[in-house]
This record gives sequence, C-alpha cells and structure tokens, in this order.
Amino acid sequence: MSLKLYHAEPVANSLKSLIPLKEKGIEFESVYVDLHKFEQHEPWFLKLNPEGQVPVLEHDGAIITHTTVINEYLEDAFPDTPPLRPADPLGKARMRYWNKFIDEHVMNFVSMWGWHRMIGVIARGIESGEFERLVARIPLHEQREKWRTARSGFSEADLANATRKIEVAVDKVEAQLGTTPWLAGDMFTLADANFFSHCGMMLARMFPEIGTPQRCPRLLDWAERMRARPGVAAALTMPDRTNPALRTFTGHVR
Ligand SMILES: N[C@@H](CCC(=O)N[C@@H](CS)C(=O)NCC(=O)O)C(=O)O
Repeated sequence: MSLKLYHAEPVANSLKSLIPLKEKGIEFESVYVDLHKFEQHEPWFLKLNPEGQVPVLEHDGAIITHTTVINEYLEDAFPDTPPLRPADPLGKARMRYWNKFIDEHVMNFVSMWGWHRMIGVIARGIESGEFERLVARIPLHEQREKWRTARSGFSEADLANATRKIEVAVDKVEAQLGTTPWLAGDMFTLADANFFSHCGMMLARMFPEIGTPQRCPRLLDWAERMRARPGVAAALTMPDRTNPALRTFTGHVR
C-alpha cells in the first residue's frame, strides 16, 4: 500500500486532511509543497492536480483532491481505523450538513482576510512583470483573480461581508455546542476537523474582536478540546515554514 499526502503548512485545507490521517493513525508519506515558492503551480504538481491546489492524496497511484472528498475517502478506504464519521444515516447527514456549511459559507471568508493580511503583502513585494508571469501559470481563473485582487487590495465592502459571514458562523457553532459536545452530535467528526482548520484554530488570534469569551465561550472550550486530542496535536506539529514576519497576521502561531 502506498499513501502520500501533498500538503502545505498545518492550517486551512492542508490541516483539514492532516487531522483525519493523524486521528485515524494511518501511515502516510508527507510531501511538503512550498506555497511560498509557488510549487503548487509547477508542471510536476499540475500533473497531479490540474487545479494547482493542495492538499492532494495519492493512494496506490490514484489521485483524490478536495478536502471534504479526501476525508470521506479515508473513512471508506480505511474502515478498520477509528471512525470520524457517524455510522447511522442521520449522523452522517448532520456531519455533511456542517461540512457543506463550512465549505460554502466559512472557508472562503476567513481565507479572504488571510489573503488580505498576508498574501497581499507577498504579492505587492513582487515586481509587476514577475507577478504577471507567476499569475499566468495559475490554472484556475478564480485563483488568478484572487491573486490579482490580493495585490490591488480587497474592497472594504467585501471584507465587511466576510466579517459578517464569520460572525454568523461563530454564533451558529456556539449555539450548536450548547446542544451537543461536537458539531454533529456526541462524536468527534470530520465536521469538527473542518471548522477547526478553517476558523476555530485561528479565531482568537485572527479575529480577537469576534472570538471573545463573552461571545463564544463554548467554541473556545471546544477549540481547547480539539487541541488536546493527540491526533490534532500531531497534525499541528507538522512543518510550518511560514515567513515569521508574516506569521502574526495569519494565526499560524501555535
Ligand atoms: N476546495 C479545495 C481548496 C484547496 C485550496 O484552496 N488550497 C489552498 C491552500 S489552503 C491552495 O492550494 N492555495 C494555493 C493556490 O491556490 O495557489 C479543497 O478543499 O481542497
């Protein structure tokens, strides 16, 4: 059996798939893709994932992309490892509801603030001819536009909308955690790994005015319970080569 995960720093999408691998105790080869060097747009990487994004799972030569798909694949392909998905149909539906909500209404809005504060700084540091050359290699139209917007600056209206989306998500998770210990019920699931990677782990540092003990005490307690899990802790200690000068903008600090 051969299993490889191509990934970047343990945050956002890379962390989202590192957590289940570590939680399930599945042996895999970690292949670090350096986003600071735009390795995800190199021809060798585009052969693996034509969309030019991490993470990518390679299992016995088959390629699986998109974290929500990767993570459910791990559940199906490694049934003898600790489950991170409920066995009953209703539990599965609850978990998938949260994954859909996080993928559609959380991930991109936290990401916009990260790009605004960090990628914008990187993009403006690249001379314009070189910048256009790098952007021209990006396969996805949306990502090309995101890089250009990061360089010129996101609009106040877009940033304000992103903040509003994050507030809605935080309040929604806080309400859920008043009912169940984990997002989808009594069991730690892929939905918890998803929200933690995209919002929970960086909430207090990246959005201190939202992630307050007054507003979301249960969410902050849940984030501590997440970090106390050996699998999550192991995922968080994967290599982090973020430029230290930019680190504080992103919540990468552990
Ligand atoms: N929907 C994809 C999103 C993947 C994604 O946005 N990955 C980011 C890292 S968090 C990436 O590769 N960014 C670099 C780029 O787009 O050039 C997934 O769930 O895997």
